[in-house]
Amino acid sequence: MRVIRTAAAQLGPIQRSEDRASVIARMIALMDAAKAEGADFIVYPELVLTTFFPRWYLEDRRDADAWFEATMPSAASAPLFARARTHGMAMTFGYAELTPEGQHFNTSILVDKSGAIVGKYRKIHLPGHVDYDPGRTHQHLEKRYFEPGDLGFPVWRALGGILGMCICNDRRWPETYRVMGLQGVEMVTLGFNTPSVNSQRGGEGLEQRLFHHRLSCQAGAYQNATWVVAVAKAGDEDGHHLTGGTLIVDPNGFIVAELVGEADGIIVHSCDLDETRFGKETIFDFARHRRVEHYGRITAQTGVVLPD
Ligand code: CDV
Repeated sequence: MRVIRTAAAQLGPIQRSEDRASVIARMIALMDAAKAEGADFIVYPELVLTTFFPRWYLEDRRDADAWFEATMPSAASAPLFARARTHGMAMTFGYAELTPEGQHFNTSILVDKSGAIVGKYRKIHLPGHVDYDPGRTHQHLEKRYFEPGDLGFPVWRALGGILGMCICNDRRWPETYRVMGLQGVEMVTLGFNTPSVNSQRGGEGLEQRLFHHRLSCQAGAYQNATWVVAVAKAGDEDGHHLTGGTLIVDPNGFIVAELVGEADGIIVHSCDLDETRFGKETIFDFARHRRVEHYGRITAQTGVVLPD
């Protein structure tokens, strides 16, 4: 057995007025709770240090830099790193990254038990739009504030296994998991901020959103024989509601733990990476069964090409 005792640490809403010190204190409280349940790895949501700011349109996009981190650990997050070291706890969390070259990414890092950053992923599938859109019930300006990630979908040898990361909308794309699956990934972690109503179709509400969320995570896990740990930032942020749905999916596609509610909280599960073996060696033994000669379109074209 190769067990990672994993805590999925959901954050309830973070209002625009809440400062980073307060958020970090909440994250530390969740880490302490995870430690009390014997966890050695804690997974936090996407853009966890602030409110989900892409809902706010700022005419001068440079004003959004207040929501970005120019260094990591930052002064505000240093206490979280310190507590993780004290507990001997590995962690992953998402934040808005401003690089020394002035690039902006929606980023997630993997931190080992010594507090060292051993992995970085930058969100590739950015949903939403660039400019203010009066036709939507709420804005989703990720394409305004971030560039698409430039690091691909790497995996890392960590915690005795092979770990990968993606972020929120990435979980809806089978390519995300498959690129990591082709590197033998055994656990994919992801954080998300999912508005509970579709801004362009009001009839698509919470239940449908949770259905698609679970469907995506379960399919990705099953089809690549990997654990998937998906963690929400949930609840009502300044009048904008985000779904919960923090969950852990086993390599057979079954949800083995799901958090109830939209407040700060954890679920903990002992994820045995050896459970990935059966799927990887049988129905999803890629080396034996994949037929790449027929997959060219996947990378050769982006949009749909209709038949004549
Ligand atoms: N933060 C996100 O990427 N949210 C998207 C919404 C816009 C659909 C998601 O896929 O959950």
